[in-house]
Amino acid sequence: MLACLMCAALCVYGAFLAGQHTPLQEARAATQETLIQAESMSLTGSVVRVTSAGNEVVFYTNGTASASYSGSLSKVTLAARASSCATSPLAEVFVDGAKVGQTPITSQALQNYPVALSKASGTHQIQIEYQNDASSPCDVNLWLDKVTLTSADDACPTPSANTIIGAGDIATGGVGSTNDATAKLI
Ligand SMILES: [Ca+2]
Ligand SMILES: [Ca+2]
Repeated sequence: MLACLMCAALCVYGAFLAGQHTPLQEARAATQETLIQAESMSLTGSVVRVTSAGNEVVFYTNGTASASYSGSLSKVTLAARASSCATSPLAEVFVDGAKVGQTPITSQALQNYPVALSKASGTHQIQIEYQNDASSPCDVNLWLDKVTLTSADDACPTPSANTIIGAGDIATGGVGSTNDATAKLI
């Protein structure tokens, strides 16, 4: 019974906290990330396809990979790698049809390439474009493994007026007819 009483008290405290940004919530909001596997994205391009291993998209030619996303945005990070060629494939990042940044993919080993941006909460169309394909003097290709979307700090909802008004007993616990504790709102 005492456990129930403590639970009731915690629920009231939790309701009080619900209207506030706690340090923990701030930290969570600041680091919230959404991962989209490239192989699950919508693809365009004459030779743009999921690799036989099934874990990457390879752009042998110019093309795009796109997906929708709901939330705010402060950064898009591409996990990608490049073919062995002096020319680095260029990954361009578009949000809702507007270019927000680009990054050359400079390594043949898989690496993370961050692109910073700022978009308010909403439903957004994310598109990665590869448009500098070349076959001379060597074949330029781009492999895309995944896209990590980092939300902006406004992911925490706006606090609402959440005030407890009143006074009196909230919950009473007891064994038999003898009360052993009472939670009070004062
Ligand atoms: Ca190529
Ligand atoms: Ca992948």
